Amino acid sequence: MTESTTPAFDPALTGSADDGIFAIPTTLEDARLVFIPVPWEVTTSYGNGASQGPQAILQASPQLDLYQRDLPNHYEKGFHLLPFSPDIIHINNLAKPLAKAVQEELESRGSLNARPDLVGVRDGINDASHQLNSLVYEQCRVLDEQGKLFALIGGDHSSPLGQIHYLCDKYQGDFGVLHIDAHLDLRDAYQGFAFSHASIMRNVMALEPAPARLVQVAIRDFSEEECAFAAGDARIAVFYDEDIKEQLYGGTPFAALVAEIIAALPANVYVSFDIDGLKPNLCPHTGTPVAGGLEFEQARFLIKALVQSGRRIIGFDLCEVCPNPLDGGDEWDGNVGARILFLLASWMMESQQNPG
Ligand SMILES: [Mn+2]
Repeated sequence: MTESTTPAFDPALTGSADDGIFAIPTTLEDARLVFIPVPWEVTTSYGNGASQGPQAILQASPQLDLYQRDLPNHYEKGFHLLPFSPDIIHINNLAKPLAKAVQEELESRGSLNARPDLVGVRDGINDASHQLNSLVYEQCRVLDEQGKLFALIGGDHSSPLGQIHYLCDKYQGDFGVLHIDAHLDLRDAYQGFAFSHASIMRNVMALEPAPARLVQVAIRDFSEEECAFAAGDARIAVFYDEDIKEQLYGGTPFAALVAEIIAALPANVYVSFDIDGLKPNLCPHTGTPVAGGLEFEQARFLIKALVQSGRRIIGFDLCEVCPNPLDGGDEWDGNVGARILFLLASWMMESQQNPG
């Protein structure tokens, strides 16, 4: 027995976040599935706090009972959260206030013409985002070489580009992205930032190779240009929230809608889960909440059906979870985030037996 071997774990006992995420004391060495925390929110535009998401989820995570009736106890094979990267924290803290200056100038004047100095700042922000993407890509490569499964906890929704890029290279684009979000995130740069949270899926689909399919669900806040972009790209299928709801209210079973969503996806699936895809009462402090959206149970039903269809989850991210900035004792956003994380992690493990 080596020093790093995971100690005995009794899931019936409530541990603390100091023991590990979900209070599971699995070491990196023993873990099958490793979570990469990305405390990043350089380009957030409306509300702040997404960089606190990984910490909020970690802190609330011991509250969960880990037993699930319809799943084996996959966490026993080991879930492990990596330590927070000092490099990511450092770059985020340097770049965030600089980005704010650019955003404010663009909001008040519509361009940077009066402030040529800010053009360089904006380019610096793009460089910082590029650096983040490289750090995440490299982290994924290392974990993959170690034979680990991995998933990412953002951060704003720009956080996972490096991970998706890595998987695109690994699978030569032979997978689909199931994107659950209130937003299309198809903007061609946003506020001058090439790697904005609002551009993540535009950037993903511009990768070479890119994922074969992008299937977007719970979408209800978008620009005309984004909508047209999605309609003009045969790789993209959008299940707008209003269409889902109108069909539900008209009597279509949710299971039939889910079957349609899943049918649009190939055998290998990456799940990109923006917490604001859920109803705002489940993520009250997220940066850009939008009325409408999925219930927790609908998201659960969708993920379970995806895996039961025989598809394999090759990776996922969970982004935009933000704690209450005014009350550190309010764990609700982190609590729901931890449940979504556990759900995705458990079904990803379950899906490994599928052919992919
Ligand atoms: Mn969103």
